[in-house]
Amino acid sequence: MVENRRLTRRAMAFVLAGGRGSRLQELTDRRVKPAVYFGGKTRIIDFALSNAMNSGIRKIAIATQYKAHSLIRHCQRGWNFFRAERNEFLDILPASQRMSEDHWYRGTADAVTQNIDIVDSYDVDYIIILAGDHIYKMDYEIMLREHVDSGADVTIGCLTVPREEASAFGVMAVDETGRITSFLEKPKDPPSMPGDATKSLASMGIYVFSWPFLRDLLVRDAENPNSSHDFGNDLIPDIVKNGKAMAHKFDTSCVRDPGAPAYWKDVGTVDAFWDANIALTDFTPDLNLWDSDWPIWTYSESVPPAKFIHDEKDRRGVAISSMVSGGCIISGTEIRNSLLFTEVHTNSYAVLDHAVVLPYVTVHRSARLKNVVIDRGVVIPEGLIVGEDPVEDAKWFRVTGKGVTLITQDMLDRRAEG
Ligand code: ADQ
Ligand code: ADP
Repeated sequence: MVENRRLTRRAMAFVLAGGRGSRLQELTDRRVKPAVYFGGKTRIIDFALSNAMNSGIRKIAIATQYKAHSLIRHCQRGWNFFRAERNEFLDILPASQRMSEDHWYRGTADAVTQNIDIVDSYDVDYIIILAGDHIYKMDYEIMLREHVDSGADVTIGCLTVPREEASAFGVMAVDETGRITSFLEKPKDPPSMPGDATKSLASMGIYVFSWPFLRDLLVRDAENPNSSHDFGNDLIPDIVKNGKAMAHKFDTSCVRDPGAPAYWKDVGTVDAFWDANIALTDFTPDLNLWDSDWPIWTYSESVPPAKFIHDEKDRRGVAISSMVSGGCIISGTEIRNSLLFTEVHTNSYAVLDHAVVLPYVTVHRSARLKNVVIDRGVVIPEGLIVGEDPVEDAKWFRVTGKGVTLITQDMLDRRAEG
């Protein structure tokens, strides 16, 4: 264990947070997917950053480009406790500021290549490449130990997914030692796992390398005119063919929470986002946010506790099977199976049912909202009814195939203008 701890001290996490995540629709109009809110207090990127922290990693870099302002602001406010004098840091690396002034990060590998000199200055032996846009708890220390023990060129985090969903991933085959024998990036016809035609082994987009090895690879890749400078498209297939790539299977042994299921979710669509947030209100949610051994760190505003008001006219402010964050004022509103972020204010006779409500939303009187995601800062007008007539809802709002309605202020403004 002591040895493990030393390994993470010699490693850094490089978090890729540049991709928009366009399937989240208007939720990523103004902020990149890793900056999207999740779970009542946190943002999506807090999960990867907390995993790094909880794994003992104290050197973190985040590559950003698309709509990075809200992400950068969040990291500056919430992740500013690293101690430079102990060589701990969290560095934000926006595109176009380094080697070449004239282009964005051309791909995920290029995001590292453009910062080679910075990574050199960190003086680390290992680099763990992470995506900033998944919800999961994972101990990277275990993966790093496996990587060092196996002598692999790269170790890739992987998980089992239903075969019909596997086209969205890098899909691999492994031999009995865990060595990856083939890797196909987002194949149209994904191969299944031996012995189970319904499942495929998918890459989580998490890679462990020794820094000198990756550095050489990146320098060569930068000069390759046929490369798209992407880990999944270019670098990983090349190592699988010409080197030694090992799979690190994500399962319950990767989580330090005895008895908890191994939880990993890509909340990349409005449906998946709604579903994963609402699932937190279940009796025993699969994602345990109450685990004090694996805290999810974030920026928290100083706000008073949630307040529930039952007034003299017998209007009851209640929340049933719900999570309600600090600063909320629930005045005469009935809330069921919902998740409310910071400073949501709701008024009399309103009903929220299976609602995911982002911070600073106001719900005026008598609104009835069911199966909704409400964007930050939205003001719901008096008497608005959503979730009862999908045809009417679709005139103004974004209604998903599963019947979840996303409401933003722009949509409400258009509706008000008629
Ligand atoms: P994708 O899901 O397609 O595949 P990708 O678009 O490459 O993921 O994004 C990975 C991460 O990098 C995201 O966090 C994204 O924000 C960020 N990113 C994307 N482009 C970037 C850029 N130019 N600069 C900086 N950051 C950028 C990958 C792998 C698959 C694997 C899945 C798992 O290629 O093999 O199965 O992740 O989700
Ligand atoms: P967050 O994503 O942190 O919740 P906001 O939703 O307030 O923050 O803003 C996200 C990003 O959009 C920020 O960069 C903010 O400056 C910008 N922004 C907020 N409101 C507007 C607006 N009305 N027009 C253009 N940009 C906006």
